[in-house]
Amino acid sequence: TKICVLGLGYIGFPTALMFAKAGFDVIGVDVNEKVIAAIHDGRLHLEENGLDVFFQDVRSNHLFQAMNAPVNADAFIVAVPTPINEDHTANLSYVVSAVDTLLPLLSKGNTVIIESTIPPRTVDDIVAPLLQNAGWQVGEDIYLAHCPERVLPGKILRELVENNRIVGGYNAASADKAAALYESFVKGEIVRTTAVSAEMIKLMENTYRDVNIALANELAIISSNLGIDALEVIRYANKHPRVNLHSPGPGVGGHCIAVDPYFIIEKAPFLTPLMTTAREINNAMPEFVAEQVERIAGRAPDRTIAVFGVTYKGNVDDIRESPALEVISLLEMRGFRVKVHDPHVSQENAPFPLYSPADALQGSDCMLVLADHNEFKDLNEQLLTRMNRAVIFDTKNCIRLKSAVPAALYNYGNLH
Ligand code: SAJ
Repeated sequence: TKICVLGLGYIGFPTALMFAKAGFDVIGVDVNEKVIAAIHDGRLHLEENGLDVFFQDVRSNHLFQAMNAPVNADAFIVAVPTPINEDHTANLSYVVSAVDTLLPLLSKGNTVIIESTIPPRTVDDIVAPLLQNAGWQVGEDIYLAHCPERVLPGKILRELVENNRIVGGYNAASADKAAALYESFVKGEIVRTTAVSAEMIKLMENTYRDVNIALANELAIISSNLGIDALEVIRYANKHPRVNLHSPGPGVGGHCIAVDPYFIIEKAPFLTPLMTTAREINNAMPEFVAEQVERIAGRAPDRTIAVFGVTYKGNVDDIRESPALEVISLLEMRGFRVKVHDPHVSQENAPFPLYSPADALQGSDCMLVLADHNEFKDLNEQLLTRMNRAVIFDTKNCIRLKSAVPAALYNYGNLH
């Protein structure tokens, strides 16, 4: 059986490798020539735990090829991005153009699977009509399903295999066809449902996180006002058997949790006050962080802030939709000089100069931690002596000072 995977990003690439490893003949397709060139050279174009070893294994022992356009196959898996437009609606252009490019290749009995995150009703109202307009009886000639990816960046390879998999069929026959493919490597339960349920399940999972993170961020703000240790409140409230408060931070980043609630809101704008407010609270966190930095570092215009960590979360290389980018621009607007250090980001992917830890801290007035990379947990505390004033604001609660280097450490436990 031949599978063609369209989109070789964080999801499509590992998924394509999984199918190849499971014994399928896999063609991975990407429109970005750099991605294809890297794969041909055996280089990774993205960072993910264990991916390097896995890629080399698949390359040498299994059938996997990368190409810049799709070819005939038995199944097509669309894993292209669904970015968000300025007006907070889903940009489906990549999904639509991916489906358009495979229309001329389809033959009776093929399966088309959308893994990309899409607003509710997209399969029924947009994708199925594309196939029908090309003359196919969807669910009979061509099987169609939405099988949303739900893996956590940083644990993608493990979660692809171990997580439960939602298979949302256009009809029952489509769900069966798609499920049969995933059974080749998924060890979790494979749950068959409708396409529209699958769309909503995926979006609600991320919305659940967003709303809960907003609640934690609101707690952090209240606590800084009322003189409460928010981190202790969370720690002890979570000892209750039915409470799971999330962690406050500098805001919510990434292209999933900060985006997906809008795909629901877009479809029901007057019925989503809670989701909308959660988005607003999380979007306002960079402003809160900048205010606190100003309070902690002082208002003088010549102050330098050493920002540690600009990715959207710890131990990933992805700065897309990272709240750190907004924190930096807010700090610069307030007249601070900002020096950024991030061991996971390469200079070529960064829109600002990157510094070593020593150079970032040299002469700075505050070390601001915005991502909980493992490297920061083992910070060389001697470096703090290079600072103008050894003051740390750790929005991720990951720094524990161990040595006798005198430094003031602020986090959401003691902002008051
Ligand atoms: N964050 C907090 N506080 C928390 C947890 C997270 O501020 O308590 C922040 C993080 O720092 C980050 C953002 O939220 O900026 C999201 O991080 P995350 O680790 O919660 O999630 P993602 O975006 O990396 O991946 C999510 C996952 N969804 C769920 O856990 C429900 C993943 O399983 C999905 O596959 C992925 O979105 C996706 O692609 O949709």
